[in-house]
Amino acid sequence: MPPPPLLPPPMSTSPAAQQAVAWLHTARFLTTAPRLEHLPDLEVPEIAFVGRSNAGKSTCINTLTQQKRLAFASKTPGRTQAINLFSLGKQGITDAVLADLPGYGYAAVPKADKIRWQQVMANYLVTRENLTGVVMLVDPRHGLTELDDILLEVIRPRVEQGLKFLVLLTKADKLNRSEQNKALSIARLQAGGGEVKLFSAPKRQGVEEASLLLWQWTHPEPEPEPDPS
Ligand SMILES: Nc1nc2c(ncn2[C@@H]2O[C@H](COP(=O)(O)OP(=O)(O)O)[C@@H](O)[C@H]2O)c(=O)[nH]1
Ligand SMILES: [Mg+2]
Repeated sequence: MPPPPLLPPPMSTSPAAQQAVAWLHTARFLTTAPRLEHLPDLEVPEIAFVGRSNAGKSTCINTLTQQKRLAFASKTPGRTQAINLFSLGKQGITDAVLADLPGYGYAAVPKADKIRWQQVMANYLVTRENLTGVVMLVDPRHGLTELDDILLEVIRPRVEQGLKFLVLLTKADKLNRSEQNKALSIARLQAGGGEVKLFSAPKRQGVEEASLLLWQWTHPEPEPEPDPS
């Protein structure tokens, strides 16, 4: 008989990451809000996904939640001009929500619509009370664009007050190792010290890291009890 294998299984993942991945899989559609005033007031933490049209936002949400069509991966970018909310939580008990914000920067959208949606987005990012974190999807072949920078400026005061922030460089499978490293360092400079990670939907690269981060943002460890001595 051959000896039993001594190597760990190749996909060994931490229990915490496994729990986070399973948690994201509970995502279900909550509501769609064509305007900000249609958004329900929620007590649970909310994580917003933002990014230029075609950056890979829908694909990322579908990959993180392991659901094929939760976020509609549109063939006509720039057409999803509403905020879609998805609930997360086991046993049907919502403990966080994901917000899929309209993509920006699509050239064929009329200018007035663009400006209106930039305002809606800025408004959302500044005023949404339960907003806990923002995930910005960036295609590393283009890097952070002017609109991404504007959005960073909009949320900067909230980030300084504790809003969590992550840049995911999507489509990492299209870059070789050295291009990935270069894209990471450039984006880290542009994101002003914010967290930046690589992500690939087909390779599931970055899925566990991102899942764990979203879990931690929305389930912070309680503050340790003050030492009575
Ligand atoms: N190779 C590759 N293609 C991707 C990845 N993520 C998205 N795409 C493709 O990029 C295009 C835009 O993706 P989509 O999710 O609709 O972008 P959105 O407009 O930001 O929601 C689609 O053709 C996707 O198949 C990825 O990780 N790797
Ligand atoms: Mg989309």
